[in-house]
Amino acid sequence: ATVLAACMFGSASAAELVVGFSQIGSESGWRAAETTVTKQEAEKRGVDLKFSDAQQKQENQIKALRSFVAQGVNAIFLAPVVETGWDDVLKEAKEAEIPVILLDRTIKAPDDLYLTAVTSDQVHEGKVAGEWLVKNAGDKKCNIVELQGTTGSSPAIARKKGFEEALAGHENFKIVRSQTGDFTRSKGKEVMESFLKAENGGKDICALYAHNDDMAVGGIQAIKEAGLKPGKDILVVSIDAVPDIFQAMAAGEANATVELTPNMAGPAFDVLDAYLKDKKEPPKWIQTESKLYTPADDPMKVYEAKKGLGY
Ligand code: GYE
Repeated sequence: ATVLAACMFGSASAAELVVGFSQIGSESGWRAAETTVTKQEAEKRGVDLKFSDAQQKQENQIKALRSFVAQGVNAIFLAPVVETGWDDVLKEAKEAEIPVILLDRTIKAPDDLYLTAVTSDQVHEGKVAGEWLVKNAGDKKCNIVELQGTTGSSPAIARKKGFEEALAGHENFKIVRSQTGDFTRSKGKEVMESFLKAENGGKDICALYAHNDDMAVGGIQAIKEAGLKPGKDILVVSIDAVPDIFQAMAAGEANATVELTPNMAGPAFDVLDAYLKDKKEPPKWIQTESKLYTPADDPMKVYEAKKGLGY
């Protein structure tokens, strides 16, 4: 009833729209930017955003969702840390007639349990990263180490899959080590240090593929401390396009990244408005763009431009 009233009186009463946002945490620069942008978008639209930080724990997200349902919010935004284990709580939201929109990660659940998902094509991102490497590493034997995202998360699963698809049929490329760095800079550095030790001090590694830029930045640090040149001795390719990776590119220490917009909330609020107003069902997937950046793209200029966008 509150929603209808809010809509009938146009944007002035949109302030009555209450949206609960269950955020994963602040593991990466990209994640922090998504939080900032979501809050900005809510404010711009006069939406009352109830923000909850789960500190990487699914159980905290489930608690947050139950509390949003109990409060009777008009809608829920959920950035799901892992793919599975959401059915029960999403059924509760559905019974309460509260639409749920997934942000930036997908889940394995019947798709009538959420209104839509605003995400990138994460298999494609991995593929773009892999294709860049295949094209640019030459014909020599290339041993790759991989820093995976959070275990069980859709981007970790899909970005691995897409990357491997790009390598298929190119026999000189081989992933020799692959481990999670949990999407964080510190864990990325720590795991890269162990990779370097295990691979002849890094001399046997040709490339680092990291599922996000933060882990790549941590990896770059580890490579430097091992006395090698990131970007040259070991090629570095990753995903997100956060400002720091462009600084690394400008310094010749990173080679390619695939852009992920931190503005998932904008499209989410747009379809939510249309849904609450006219019951207009959005498509189940709203795909955001993925663009490859390399040092040829004037990295310091991109760095400056990115700085204002929630980073
Ligand atoms: O790439 C990474 C973050 O869920 C797609 O999560 C997102 C990923 C993003 O922490 O930096």
